[in-house]
Amino acid sequence: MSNRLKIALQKSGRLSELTFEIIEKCGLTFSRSKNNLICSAEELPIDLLLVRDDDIPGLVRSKICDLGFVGENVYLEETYKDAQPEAIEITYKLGFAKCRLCLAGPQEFQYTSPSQLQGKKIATSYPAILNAFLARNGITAEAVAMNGSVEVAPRLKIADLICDLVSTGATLEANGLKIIETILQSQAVIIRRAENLGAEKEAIIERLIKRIQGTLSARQNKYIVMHAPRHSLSDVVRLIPGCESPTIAQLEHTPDHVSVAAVCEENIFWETIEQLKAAGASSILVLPIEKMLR
Ligand code: PRT
Ligand code: ZN
Repeated sequence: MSNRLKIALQKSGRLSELTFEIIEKCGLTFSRSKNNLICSAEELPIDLLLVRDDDIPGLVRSKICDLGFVGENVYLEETYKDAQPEAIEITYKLGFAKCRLCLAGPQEFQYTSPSQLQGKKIATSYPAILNAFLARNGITAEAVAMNGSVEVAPRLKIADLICDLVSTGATLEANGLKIIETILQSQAVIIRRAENLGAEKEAIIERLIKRIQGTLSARQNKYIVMHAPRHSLSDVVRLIPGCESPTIAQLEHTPDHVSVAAVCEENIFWETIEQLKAAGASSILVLPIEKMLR
């Protein structure tokens, strides 16, 4: 059997653009055309399989792929249906494509407790997660499985309520619906087979995840450089957001000023730059960080 690591990714959709960007920032280049289902990296023994997101947990479970990048919601739905749910596990949470799986109903529905779901028809693309929620709450209700456009179900009298993914809530609002309960918080995750995949593959996975961590933390961090008068240095340093220990260096021709440089673990807004300027800082530069390894 090939020792190349096989990774299942969504071919096109909400996860694909950022997933490819992260993989490429990890130093992997793939020769890929739109219709290619499999592409190979030159730098590490890694192959990508480009598929629909719903197929990803199954490809990992059936050992065709070793890793998969998928929404936690899709992973959980497949896990609930699986006879051996412990065979796949989440190995890394990617922190993007965040959304919630929610129960929603008409604006006039007065909801106070899950008991009001008793006997209702609930349209959803996630019947297994919904049924698990209903069972946990001792409710008997009917999950009506739909593959898309779940939000129109109450209007078409297909169901009383829906259970669907929400990010901004605009789709619910446009359809006269409101959230009545959040069942699951979801984000993009990396899943893998729980069993040991052998020393070679495990080493590649470890390297890849370290690089992904570095890429993701670089995206969230900024590098800030500025000049500051010595007498206001402590005020300036206090204003730098999420910074542990800045580098202070002497300036060649202005002994009463220093150069301050720091990695900030959060975004730097205009307000902060204006406050730094007011505290005496000048020549303030905020730079993106490309890669970061701690
Ligand atoms: O074709 P394929 O099967 O691969 O993709 P897909 O169409 O099934 O999935 P896709 O690409 O739409 O979503 C992939 C993953 O993105 C999901 O499984 C979630 O993990 C995640 N995600 C994040 C979302 C959303 N945000 C989201 N808003 N998936 C779907 N939505 C829907 C939502 O249900 C609503 O209908 O987008 C619409 C807009 O949402 P609002 O609340 O912003 O109006
Ligand atoms: Zn899908």
